[in-house]
Amino acid sequence: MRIGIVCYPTFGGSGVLATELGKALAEKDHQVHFITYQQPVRLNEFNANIFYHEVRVPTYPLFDYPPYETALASTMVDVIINNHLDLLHVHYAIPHASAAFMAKQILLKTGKSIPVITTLHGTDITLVGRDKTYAPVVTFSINESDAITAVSDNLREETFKWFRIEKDIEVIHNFVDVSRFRKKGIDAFRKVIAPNGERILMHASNFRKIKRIEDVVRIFANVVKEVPSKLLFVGDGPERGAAESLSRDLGICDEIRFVGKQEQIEEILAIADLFLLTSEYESFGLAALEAMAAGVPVISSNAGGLPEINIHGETGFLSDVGDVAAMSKHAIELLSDDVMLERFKTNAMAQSDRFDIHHIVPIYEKLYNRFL
Ligand code: GMT
Repeated sequence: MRIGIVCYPTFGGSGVLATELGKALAEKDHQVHFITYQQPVRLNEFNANIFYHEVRVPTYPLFDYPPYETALASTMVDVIINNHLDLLHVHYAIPHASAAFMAKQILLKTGKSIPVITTLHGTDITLVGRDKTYAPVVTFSINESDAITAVSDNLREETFKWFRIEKDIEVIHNFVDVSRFRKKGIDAFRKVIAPNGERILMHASNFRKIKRIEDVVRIFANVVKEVPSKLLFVGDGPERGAAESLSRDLGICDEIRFVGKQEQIEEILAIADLFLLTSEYESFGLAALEAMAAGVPVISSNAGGLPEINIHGETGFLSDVGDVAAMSKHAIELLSDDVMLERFKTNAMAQSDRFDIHHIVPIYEKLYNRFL
């Protein structure tokens, strides 16, 4: 099959998932064409079946806002025609689904029909998409997609709740390549971070408000009083400053490291003991699944799709959003008990196996085949 994949190329979960899907499809001998404005961060290896088409948005003095969606739709048309694509799979509705609709209409005029599959990822529905600035276009373009998928049962429900959707939405859970995350931690690396054998806690995200990273700092402040430990913040984003100044106020900044955006997340997870995800909402929580694949239990909020992956009392613990006290209690309990921690690590790995790439990618292929 010749498949076009449209996504955000950044560290966000939807871009990561789309890139991993493209790479897996290429391994299975499909030809995959990424269409986006920048090389996706996880597209870091050569594969003869992978092509990358950059969307260029020329600037012009008249434009305060360069028209990305128009450039994207035009690039889609060009790539589909010149590479004889069979299908277009767009990740994150805004503006990919509406650009795909436009491309599809243009191609219909030339006698070519291209099926469009839209995968909804989260904030395209629950935060940004719901905003009335975007909602009519989002609703229309989702309904015009030939197939719609959502990354969790929760996101499917949320979509039906907030939009007038006239078609079914299929749930295809996010996945992880577990083999990539089954790494032994590098001792020297662990020693640099935790020289006295402290426990290592970790959070990874794009540090947006929705992630509530100040809760992560507060939980850690409680944990470090009871259990010698260090906290690693992986990623970057708008809330970093607030988290840093809170850690200074709480007198724990020497125990915390902000390591920035990292491509080799599996190397860091390999030395972590506990992953914290305190989000206000997560449609799925791919970062938590990657942690579990690396054998790292998860302390998370119970928002959105998180209960679909993190099993309370088995792979980690779930608490209400903002319940720092409960999350701290669970973290301390787990980190103070070697036997319990080991059991949770094993459970986390077993749970991640259910979402292994080898189970999920064939579901996408089956979906594609319906349209060919
Ligand atoms: O919130 C992010 O980290 C980015 C965002 C995205 O679309 O890039 O993530 C959403 O999609 C991920 C992949 O499907 C999900 O794992 C995240 O839970 C979801 N984020 C939210 O719903 C807030």
